[in-house]
Parts: sequence; structure tokens; C-alpha cells
Amino acid sequence: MLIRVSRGWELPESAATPEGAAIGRRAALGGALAGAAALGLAGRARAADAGAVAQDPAVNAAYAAGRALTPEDAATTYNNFYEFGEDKAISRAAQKLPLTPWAIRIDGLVEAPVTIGLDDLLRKMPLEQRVYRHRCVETWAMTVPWTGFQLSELVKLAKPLASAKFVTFTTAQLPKVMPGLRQSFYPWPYTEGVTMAEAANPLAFLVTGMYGKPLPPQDGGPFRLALPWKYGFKSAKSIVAVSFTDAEPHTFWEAINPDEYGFWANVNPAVAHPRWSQASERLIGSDARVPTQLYNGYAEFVASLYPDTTTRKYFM
Ligand SMILES: Nc1nc2c(c(=O)[nH]1)N[C@H]1C(S)=C(S)[C@@H](COP(=O)(O)O)O[C@H]1N2
Ligand SMILES: [Mo]
Repeated sequence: MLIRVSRGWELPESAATPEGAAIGRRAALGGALAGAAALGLAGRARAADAGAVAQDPAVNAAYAAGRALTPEDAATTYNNFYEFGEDKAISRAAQKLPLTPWAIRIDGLVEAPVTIGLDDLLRKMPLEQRVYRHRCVETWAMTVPWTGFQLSELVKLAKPLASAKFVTFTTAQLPKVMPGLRQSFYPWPYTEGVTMAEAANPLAFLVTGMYGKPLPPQDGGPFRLALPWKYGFKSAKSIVAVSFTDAEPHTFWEAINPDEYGFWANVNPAVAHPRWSQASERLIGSDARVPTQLYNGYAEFVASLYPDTTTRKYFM
């Protein structure tokens, strides 16, 4: 069952997909708009219902991405979301995911397990916008303005016990709208995890919007992770549960292929994927190829989490 080749997720970017090429052409037309100017989104397209929290708070300048924004239409139509299918063109299928109401279960090694509605949660959280680089293990990359709050704020709210060592995130499982769940060889539900130290790092971000608007389903709406120093598969989408454990979680991709998709998955140009180089990446939208940076360019924020860069497991 695991001897599957040439699935989308297994393709290096050198095997560019037709979808990728089409997006590249289309986005080139709007490419001149990319950049900080595209962030002038204030007031545009707020959440439809009056009670919802606006997704266009101030941009946090501490996290300058150092490159142009990916055009919104490219970032929202070139996706990995296996619950909806194995190729990049799942954005239409994902519109069937009902985003409201949405509740998140917080449990495991916490003072008191709780289920909280997303709207209630957002009213308690200090929302901000951050422009983050986003790097898929397949070697494509984007630059996205996310709205959300630090994962550390959720940890504070959850009140984990001293025995908690890891945080696990679980994606919604809705077979009626997620055809991918019928692929029973995948270890559904999609789970991901980080250590408590990683969860406490200010860079770890929980996302509820992008481009100043509510997060669309194809990008993990209404609630996803952004761990920009790690390969994209660590950033679980459409999260319904956050659990605190003392044992390292056995995550989705790790269960599929532990030699290629490990628990740590920190970006490192010098550590190749077993089947392709990680030295460079292709920017979705412009098709430019640029060098990969250690920790995806976030070393100043996260290098202290890892004792050294010669331990291979941190980069797999
Ligand atoms: N639940 C879930 N989360 C997921 C995935 C997925 O298939 N299912 N794919 C991951 C991968 S491989 C990447 S690169 C990013 C893609 O996020 P994007 O489509 O918003 O760019 O989501 C990650 N989170
Ligand atoms: Mo990915």
C-alpha cells in the first residue's frame, strides 16, 4: 500500500504540474500588484455575518517576508489538502466544507478539557496580520498575509499540565464533503504536532484569515496552523482538536512514510529529501526559482530550539 509513486505530494517541482504552469501564467498578469501594496486590504470584504471578527487587523512589521506577496488567486487555487483530493486543484471541491459553526476541542493533559466555538475563541485572542513565507516539502513556496494569533496564546488559555510535552492538532473529518477520506490507505484523520517549546515560540501562528479576509476552506478555513520554519505539511488545516500529550505524536505523514516526512521537518537547503534536492524553491505565481533558506529564513527566531544543524532528524 505504501509503494505508491508519482502521487502529487511525492513529486518534486522539477516535475511541474499542468496546474502549476497555468497558475504561473495567470498570476504573471497580476504579478505587478504583488508586494506590500497588496496589503492595503483594510475594510475590504469583511466576514459576512455582523458578529464575526474582522480579519484585517494591523500587520505585524516584525515578520517582514523580504519578498513579494503571492497573488491571492494563486495562493487560493494551488493547494495541498488531501481530504479533498491528491492534486493541487481542490479549491472548488473544498467550498463544500461548512465553516460555521466551528468548534475546537482542547483536551489531553490540561487543567480542564473544553470545547470552544471559534467565534468565542477569536474574541479572546489578540488578532494580527503576519506576512509569512510558506514552503512545501515538494519545493514550491508562497508568501502569504495570514490573520491570526500566536499559538502560545492558545496554550495559555488551555492551561496545560506540567507533564504536557507535545501539542497535537487534528483536522476535521467530514466524509460527506471530503472525498479524499475514502482513500482508506491514508491514516485519517490528518494530525500534526509540535513540542511545547515550539508551541511557545512566537513564530508559531494559528490562522483564521488570509489577504485580510476569512480563511477560505481550501487553505484550511476556518482555523489552521502556520509554522513557517517547517515544511508545509506540519501546518495542519481545518483544525477541530488541540490535544496536549506527554508522548511524541505519530503524525499523518510520518505514519505514511517516516523516512521522508518526519516529526521535525525543519526547512534546510543542505538536507535533501530522499528523492529530491531541497536547495531551491519555486515561487508560486511568478515561477521564479530562489535559494532555500535554513529554517525558511527564520533562523533568528527558531535556531535556539534545535541544538545543532548537523542532526539530520531535525530536517526530515
Ligand atoms: N488537513 C490537512 N492539512 C494540510 C494538508 C492536508 O493535506 N490536509 N496539506 C499540508 C501541506 S503538504 C501543505 S504544503 C499545506 C498547504 O497549504 P496551502 O494549500 O494553504 O498552501 O497544508 C498542509 N496542511
Ligand atoms: Mo506540502
